[in-house]
Amino acid sequence: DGNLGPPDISALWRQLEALQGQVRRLQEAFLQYKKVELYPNGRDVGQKVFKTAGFVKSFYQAEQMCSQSGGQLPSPRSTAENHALQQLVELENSGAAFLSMTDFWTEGRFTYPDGASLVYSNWAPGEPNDDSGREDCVEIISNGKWNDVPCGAKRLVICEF
Ligand code: 293
Ligand code: CA
Ligand code: CA
Repeated sequence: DGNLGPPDISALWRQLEALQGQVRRLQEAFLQYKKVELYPNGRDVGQKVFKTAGFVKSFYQAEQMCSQSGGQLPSPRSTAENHALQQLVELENSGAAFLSMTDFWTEGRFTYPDGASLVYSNWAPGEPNDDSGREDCVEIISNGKWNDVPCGAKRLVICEF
């Protein structure tokens, strides 16, 4: 077995240096692809990436599209995340995009898809108002504010990855 016998320290050093070079080249290539991927329809915030599909769908269709791609509808949990989504809404001139949250289970109590209560919100004044008693989904409009809307409405698709 070639691994037995006295350790060849200088061979280990050469291997370490080769590995360091490989890791550095991978990091550079990853940063390049990140820039390519985020241009122009993506935003990264901390560990999250938001990317818009550039077209509108109903809530159910949008939810399905995101999950089919291994993502989910956006759940902004901070002003930084909300601002990144606002930028994508502004970019597309489509007026508004769907968020993940609904009040399906208890009217007026909005939750994430797993049923947990909101840790952050940015409702427009007077919202959520359950207008006509049929608004259980949430849109983010170009000023970053949230409004509850009918889930059958068509809004810009943005996914969170
Ligand atoms: C009502 C009153 C409006 C409000 C609207 C939205 C609909 O028409 O002021 O903007 O509801 O909440 O989702
Ligand atoms: Ca509602
Ligand atoms: Ca509303």
